[in-house]
Amino acid sequence: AALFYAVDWSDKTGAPGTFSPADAVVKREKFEEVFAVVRQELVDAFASQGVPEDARIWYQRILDYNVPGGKLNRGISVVDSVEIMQGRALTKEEFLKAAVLGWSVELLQAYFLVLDDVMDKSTKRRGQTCYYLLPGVGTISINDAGLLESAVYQLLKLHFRQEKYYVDLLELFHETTYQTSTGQLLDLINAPENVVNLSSISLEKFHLIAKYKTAHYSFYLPVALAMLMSQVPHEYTSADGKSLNSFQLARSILLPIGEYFQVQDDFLDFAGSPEQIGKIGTDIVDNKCSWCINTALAAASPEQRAILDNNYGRRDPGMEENVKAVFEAVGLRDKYRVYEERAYSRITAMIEDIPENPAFPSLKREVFTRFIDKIYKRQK
Ligand code: DMA
Ligand code: MG
Ligand code: MG
Ligand code: MG
Repeated sequence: AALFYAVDWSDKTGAPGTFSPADAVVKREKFEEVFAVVRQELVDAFASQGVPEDARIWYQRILDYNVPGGKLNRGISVVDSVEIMQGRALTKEEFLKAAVLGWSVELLQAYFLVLDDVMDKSTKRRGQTCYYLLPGVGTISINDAGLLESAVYQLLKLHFRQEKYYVDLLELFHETTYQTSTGQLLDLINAPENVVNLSSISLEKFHLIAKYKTAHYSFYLPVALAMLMSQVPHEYTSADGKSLNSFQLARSILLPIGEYFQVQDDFLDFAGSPEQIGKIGTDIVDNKCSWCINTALAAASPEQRAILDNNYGRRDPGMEENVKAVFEAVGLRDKYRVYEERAYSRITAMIEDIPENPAFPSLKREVFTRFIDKIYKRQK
């Protein structure tokens, strides 16, 4: 971590509770500076196994190509959440620890995304060619994804081995990985190749898939990590004396936010331009049980239904266009706008219902409003 301490940012630390856009930019820069630190630690740990130069160079490329180029929402959320829970700007040591947890989430995400692009046969990710499509990579990407997952535990060991919540961190990452892989299984077996049966698609399935493949790792994980680092007690007493489980309370808000996020992801898969979202949608040709197909089916006339039946889930650009034309004709864009407004007010109401207690200042509503405000009406 010497590299981290060499950075002088004493003049950049924002006051707690005041996050102007400029502060957000500074925080992102600080967070990105920590990547240089964890990257060096990971490369050193890898090299210390006694592997030759070519393997070290390959490993560096795995990290550099797949970890730092995203929106970093999940990673920065750990830092934001710790800061809100502490109610003040973080010390350098605290920032480093929170940012290491944030980068661990980004590493776990990189592991999932490398594999996800293979399984979804995607071509673009974050504005660049999908990793598995790079010359000479191919199926090696499967093992490389495993190395990204291992990197999470290298970092945790290096930075948290001595903490009494170390085992809790390990369990949380293991549990979240289990849930996300379960979600990917549900996503994939509900989208068989060459067997299109739109009658088997349902919103219940969509919600289950979204909760498992996205909500746990994208929303619950960053906040739960911040709670563990801040040592928020599991028992939480509301101002009117009710006993609650703080982690369950957090989950009860964050999983619905995650489902809303996946609706946005599905809508952008159809409606977002590649420049905007950095990827090229595959849900239609992949026969996915997406929010879009569910919503279109509910509104389709018998003629439109026939078009969907005959064109969905086919690896053919013309047929994909036919499906998109039905999506437009049933007014999917308007239905999405309505969904988004409702989801936003439903979740906002849930947040307002959180029983805050001045005696337990750590679970502030702001932890959750920060998330919903970050993703509301997102375009990428
Ligand atoms: C992504 O679902 C889920 C995980 C666990 C990566 P997705 O395939 O819809 O994601 P994307 O649209 O980013 O490929
Ligand atoms: Mg995908
Ligand atoms: Mg996928
Ligand atoms: Mg998607």
